Amino acid sequence: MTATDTRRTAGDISALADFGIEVPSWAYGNSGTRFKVFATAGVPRDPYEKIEDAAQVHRVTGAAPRVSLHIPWDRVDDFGKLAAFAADQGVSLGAINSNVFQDDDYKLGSLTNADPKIRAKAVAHHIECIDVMRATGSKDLKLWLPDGTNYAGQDSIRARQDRLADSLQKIYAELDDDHRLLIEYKFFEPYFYTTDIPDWGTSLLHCLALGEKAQVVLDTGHHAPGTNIEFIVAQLIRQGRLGAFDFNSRFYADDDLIVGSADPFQLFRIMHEIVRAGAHLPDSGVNFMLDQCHNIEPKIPGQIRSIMNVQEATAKALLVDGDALEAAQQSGDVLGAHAVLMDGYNTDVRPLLAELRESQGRDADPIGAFARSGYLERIERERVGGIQASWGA
Ligand code: AOS
Ligand code: ZN
Ligand code: ZN
Repeated sequence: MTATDTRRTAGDISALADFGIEVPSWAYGNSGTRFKVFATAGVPRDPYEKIEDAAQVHRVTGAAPRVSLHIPWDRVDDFGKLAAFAADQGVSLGAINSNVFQDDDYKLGSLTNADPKIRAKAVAHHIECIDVMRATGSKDLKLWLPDGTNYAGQDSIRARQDRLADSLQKIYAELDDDHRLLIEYKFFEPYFYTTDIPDWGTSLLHCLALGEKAQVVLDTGHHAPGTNIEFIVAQLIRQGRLGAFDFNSRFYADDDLIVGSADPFQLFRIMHEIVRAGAHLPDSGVNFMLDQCHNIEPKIPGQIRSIMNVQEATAKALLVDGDALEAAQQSGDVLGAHAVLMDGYNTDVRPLLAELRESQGRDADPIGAFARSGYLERIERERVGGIQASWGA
């Protein structure tokens, strides 16, 4: 520990006071794998109850002000009413996620399908999502495209890209001026030979062709093992096209585990790139979201822990001495530069975060505060017959 470390105060991480992380509605329902969906007592029975749960995460952290919705999972008759309900709960509705992965028509593709009628149906679904955005006040339409092929020769790789470009243009044309189309990539799954948007390069090329309202979503779980994700972050920031994160952790593939649990150092390295570029500031345009499922752990505390993990990584990144780092980098001091970075990482930021929370009038311990609130016991008592959130049989 250096002499500077001893002088660190909550003031050094004050930028975190305005740093919000969006939570996914699907994190609160029952979930599992294709082998088994586990039932949890008290899970939400409708989108309103998902929002109530999400609001608890914001209540104790002060850092989860928005909830992403998923259509059709969160379809309701009156989205304006849902938005008003969210506001009453102290949160707002965030990105609207489309779904083109649960319909028989899409077996051979949705926006890329060789059949123009099926492509039109997939485009129409996104236009429905844009209407939902108008009702909820959401600004981001988020597209994760599951399309791909399983066998060499099954379809033309180039023709699929052409069809995709055409479908995306039709969707983009429907956006309002203050809307964005966020395009996610994922290297494989549910198809295993080609994926139509497998990587950031493909996503970025489509975004560049569409226009400035199209931006890339980086899901931390969607890369091949060993990929240097912070490099991608830096590159997308340079291009002004890093629209959003889907945070989660992975050991093997798209594991959707709690962010920062598998590799906290990687999360720190990512947040370091973010902080150096000022992309953590509220007007940066980067939407920091969680995309996780809590299969075996309690869901609301799982979300609270996730928010805290992102805050801890960001706090460490904020503590990196930028001037000292730059001086060492400029002078070619390899070990010196690395040491400055590691100083930030090796600082225990938990006391500073506790101090920051207390200065905001919150409990220093969000997990404890939630446990003491009695909310979990109440929903376990009151809610009977909760719904499945997302993946699983
Ligand atoms: C799927 O693998 C993606 O990570 C998604 O972002 C997906 O759209 C999300 O889990 C909700 O559908
Ligand atoms: Zn995702
Ligand atoms: Zn995923």
